[in-house]
Amino acid sequence: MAFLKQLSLQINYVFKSLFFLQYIPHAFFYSLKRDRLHRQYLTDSSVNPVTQPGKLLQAKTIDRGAYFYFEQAELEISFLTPDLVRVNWSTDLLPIPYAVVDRNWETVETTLSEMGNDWAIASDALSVTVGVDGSLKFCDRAGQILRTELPPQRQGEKWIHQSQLRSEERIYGLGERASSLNLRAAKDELQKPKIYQMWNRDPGGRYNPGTDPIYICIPVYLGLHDEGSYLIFYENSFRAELTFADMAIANFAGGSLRYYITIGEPSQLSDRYTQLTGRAPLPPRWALGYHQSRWGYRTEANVRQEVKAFQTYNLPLSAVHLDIDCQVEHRAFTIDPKRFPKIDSFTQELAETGVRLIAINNPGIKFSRRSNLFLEGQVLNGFCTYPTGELAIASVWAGPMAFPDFTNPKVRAWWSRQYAYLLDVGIAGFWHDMNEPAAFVSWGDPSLPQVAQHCLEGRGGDHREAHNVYGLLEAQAAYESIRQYRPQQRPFIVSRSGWAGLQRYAWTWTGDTISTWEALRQTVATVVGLGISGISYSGPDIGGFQGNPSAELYLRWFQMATFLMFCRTHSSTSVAPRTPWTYGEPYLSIVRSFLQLRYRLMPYFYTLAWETTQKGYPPVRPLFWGNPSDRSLWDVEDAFYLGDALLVCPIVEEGKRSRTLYLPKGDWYNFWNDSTIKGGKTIELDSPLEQIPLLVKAGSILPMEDSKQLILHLYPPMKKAEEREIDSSLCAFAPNTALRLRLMRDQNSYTLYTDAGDGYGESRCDRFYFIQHEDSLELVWEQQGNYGFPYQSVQLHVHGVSLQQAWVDDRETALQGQQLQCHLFKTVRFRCD
Ligand code: NBV
Repeated sequence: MAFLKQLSLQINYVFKSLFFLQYIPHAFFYSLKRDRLHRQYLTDSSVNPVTQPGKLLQAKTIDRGAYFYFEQAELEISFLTPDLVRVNWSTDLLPIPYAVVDRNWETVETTLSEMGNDWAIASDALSVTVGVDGSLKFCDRAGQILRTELPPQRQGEKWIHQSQLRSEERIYGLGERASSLNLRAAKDELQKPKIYQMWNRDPGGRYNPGTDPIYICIPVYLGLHDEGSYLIFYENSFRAELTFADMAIANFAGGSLRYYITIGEPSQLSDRYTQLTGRAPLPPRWALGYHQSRWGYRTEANVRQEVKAFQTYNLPLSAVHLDIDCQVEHRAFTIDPKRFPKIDSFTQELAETGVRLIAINNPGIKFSRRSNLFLEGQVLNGFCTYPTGELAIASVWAGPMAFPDFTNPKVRAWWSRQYAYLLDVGIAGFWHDMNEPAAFVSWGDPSLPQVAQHCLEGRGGDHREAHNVYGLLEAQAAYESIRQYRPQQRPFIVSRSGWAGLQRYAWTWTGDTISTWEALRQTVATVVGLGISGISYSGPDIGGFQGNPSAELYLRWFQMATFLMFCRTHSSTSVAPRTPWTYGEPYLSIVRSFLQLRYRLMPYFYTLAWETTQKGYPPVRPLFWGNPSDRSLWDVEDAFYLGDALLVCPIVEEGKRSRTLYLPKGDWYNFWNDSTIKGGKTIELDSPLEQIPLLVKAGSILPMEDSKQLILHLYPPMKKAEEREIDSSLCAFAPNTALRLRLMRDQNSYTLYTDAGDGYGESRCDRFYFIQHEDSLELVWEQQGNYGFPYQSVQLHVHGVSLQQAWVDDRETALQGQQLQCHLFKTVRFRCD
């Protein structure tokens, strides 16, 4: 049997490989042409002399900051908030604001002062010292130097920007990276500091840890050292290279040297960066459930059968993704009516069982006069061209393709209209693939030539500037389309490529990872790095895209992805079908229990999604998030926080049944058995096949749901005796509940967000506060918002202390062990041991 299965896989593989052969001739000639165009039109900046700003001559105050005149440059420093500055070195080419959102920043008071040959411009939170040679120093209120920059260098169109790194300094971000979480730690094959490329790239069907670049490059990074942390975002979409050795060196091929710097703790940095580039809107609640996908669901019957199996195996499911094999000859915006004959009733049938259909779309348009889309795009003058004016044509799945120029607003509007009929037939969301944009090549860069021409909002420019924003602008067009054509429902878009600001429109997945243990480990750093770069929603193909994971690898991958915002199994057409039941028992039952846990945790996930809309915090966070001064946490890249309450420790090695972790300071509960653990040290945690270590921070309230019941898991703080005395004395001095509440509310509180789960209607926030007394525990509930409380009952489940008696709004109520059943209340008091 196993032999036959193996044989059929081999045959399938050979068949699929033969299919790829058809693209070879075009890919070959396209690669030749691209190189020829580069030789003909690309100029080499390095033949130009390097210039620096020269001597600082004069400074003057301007609204929000100051202007500095150098011998050979001008510099504008503007404070958008007291802790966020925009630095703009004189340039002829201002960036098009694709990344930054238009907002009215409040006025900021600044003072300009002369200090010998230098000048300083400061708010009450941040000061920037401008050296006589154009070097810049960024200091916090206490005068700590957070970042020191050298004078920028210009060479032809190129910018070279350097800053000194402290020896202990760590660097995180740069969008989506298959690298170490601390980007500074990675080395190339020659053991030299790795050079990170800023050029979105399809690594071609598979990638390994270490591959660079991949699909989403964002010139944003967070620097963390002993004096504090800062974040820098370069508003420059040109091709660039960044390295982090003794210096951080950013080398941009063109564009302007305009960047933003903000200082503060990591959470403040995320808040500010997403104020600047926008925050992820609330997704529909179903999107936080489980998604099943495969390159290989060719027919309605295939999908129906898969969905049925989820029911049979009692596995929750929220969405199925249709890959390019649902299309007519792989063409954009098509679903083959022969193979999906009743798509509108089919989407309805699935929706009744709570399952949504997501359709893939690639940006290329079949280069053929028999394609209406091609003709329309041509009439619009809406495709990218070569400098000769001829259409830029490269092969992708449907053969030779023309590429819509999303930097043209008319093209975005035209593209937006194409989603309408798929929305009409009930497609719930869209999956944007190949939008780096990817092209089939025989060698070299698998994309459009750098000299391809773009509209760039009418100002004109080439692919060197437009490439990295291509996927972002496609996502914008799709998002606006869904908002317009289906205004009552929230958009759901997953985009493989993107740039700064992608979070405003789309989620992402980590692309074509190989199915190895190393790739599983890599996923954690990649997802956390994306979060630091503003992208709140991401997740991997569970089990990896390319390859056949062992049962154990699939399971461990699943257990980890249970706690990521995007949870989807997906795999390549050339590998064995992969579902939660593929590996039989005991794997199926374990996967089921994790899936069920994810769905029970839905109020927690959904509240994190809401928190992202308010503060821009990534739901999946690095371990240094709340303790940035603890150096031991700076390099942890195989564990993550999901929100503030949960610490997830995936198992990323074969056969491992326990693992170590440097646990952040504080007190923790083991989620699985309620045992308590002290942080601030390295610990060993059990991880039988059925579990991965999951820790709950003491003081947390973890909301779960079970049909119509809300279950609040209370994990009381483990206080030292002296602290408890302080608490009770606070209560004695302030017996009045309102005052007591004010004193306690910031300590252990949780806000639960609820609404209808989709649309733009009413919402509510339920705030819960713990108050801990000597021998009792009080839980206070404050309600806000007009959306009705959606649960029929509430269960309180107290961990860590033994309950003796309970009072709901002063009425004694029976306990069931550690649990209490109730409904809406103001205060619940527990007497505990
Ligand atoms: O559309 C096919 C695949 C898709 O399944 C995968 O998720 C994408 O990342 N797609 C890439 C194109 C082909 C890859 C070889």
